[in-house]
Amino acid sequence: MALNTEQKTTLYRNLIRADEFNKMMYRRMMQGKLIGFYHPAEGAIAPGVGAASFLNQDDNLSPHHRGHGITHMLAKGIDIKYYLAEHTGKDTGCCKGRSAFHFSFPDHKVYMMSGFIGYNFAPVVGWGFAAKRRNQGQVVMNCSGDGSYGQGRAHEAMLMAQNWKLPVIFFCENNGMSIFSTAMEMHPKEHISSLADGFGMPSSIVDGQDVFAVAEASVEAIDRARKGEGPTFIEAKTLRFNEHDIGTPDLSGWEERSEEEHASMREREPVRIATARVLDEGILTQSAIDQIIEEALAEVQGVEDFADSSDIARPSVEQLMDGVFAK
Ligand SMILES: Cc1ncc(C[n+]2csc(CCOP(=O)(O)OP(=O)(O)O)c2C)c(N)n1
Ligand SMILES: [Mg+2]
Repeated sequence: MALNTEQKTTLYRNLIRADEFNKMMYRRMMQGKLIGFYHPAEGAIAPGVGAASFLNQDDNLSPHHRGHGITHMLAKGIDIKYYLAEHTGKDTGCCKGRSAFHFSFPDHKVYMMSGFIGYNFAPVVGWGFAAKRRNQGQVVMNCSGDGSYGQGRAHEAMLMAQNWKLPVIFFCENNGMSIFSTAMEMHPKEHISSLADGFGMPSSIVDGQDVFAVAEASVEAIDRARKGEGPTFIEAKTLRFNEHDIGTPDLSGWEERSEEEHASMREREPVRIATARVLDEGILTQSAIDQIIEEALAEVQGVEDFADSSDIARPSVEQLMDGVFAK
């Protein structure tokens, strides 16, 4: 599905924002200004932006843990200051600073950002089922990594979604790695999307470094789902430039790739690819690009100022139970 100039500009802007926010998170983690740890998204910012930029406010989104969902959620329209305040353990965070990186933005229908791999497969089937019953064209975007597709519940979810023609998009961000294990070690076939064939589910493979290619495939799948034609599986082939996470003592600083591998991966950096494309197609001028970067940096600064000037969360024991369903 061809994208128009306005859509490409939106994608480019979101990609730059994702890049700057991810860099900010990395920097703050290294400065000791974040609680917990962070799964850097460098090299892998295009899948989330492409998958979520053209969802409606009313569509459900389950983000992938890389970047702690920042690329997906900013594209869905969340206010990032509440995301950073949460990661900084502040009262003003989206979960009052109590969640580290397990949180939701219910107003934006972004639910259950979690580090629990594969957590989302059962809920997305339920949301898809509810959406089908409501019959108002709502769709569910389920983003997860290659690692999660080894779980039984992923297969059950795909079976049910396809059987009931639910409006769920299984969006797989395949960076070829699950912490230290490669996708080749974990899956018998080269493409994770081949799983979809077994369920008779349509699938596609896209270059996950190309935000425009990701968005084209996503818009097509969203459209199918909205029309009641059922689920689609999208496999975005992407890369992980950094270690799995920073902040976990055994994982931080881990490095197995050679200089040459790093250099060739960086050729496939998503901002680099998108910038060449928007200039080449005459979608944006260099000065328009400079302005987008300037605005993104100002947004980052505003978000950091908000988090830094907020109070540290110091809930009482009674307050800790607020928002907990079972007491
Ligand atoms: C249920 C569960 N099992 C194991 C882990 C430990 N773990 C954290 S991230 C991860 C790998 C995830 O790989 P993938 O889904 O491909 O995402 P990526 O980190 O590569 O973006 C694992 C095994 C976990 N968090 N949850
Ligand atoms: Mg992976």
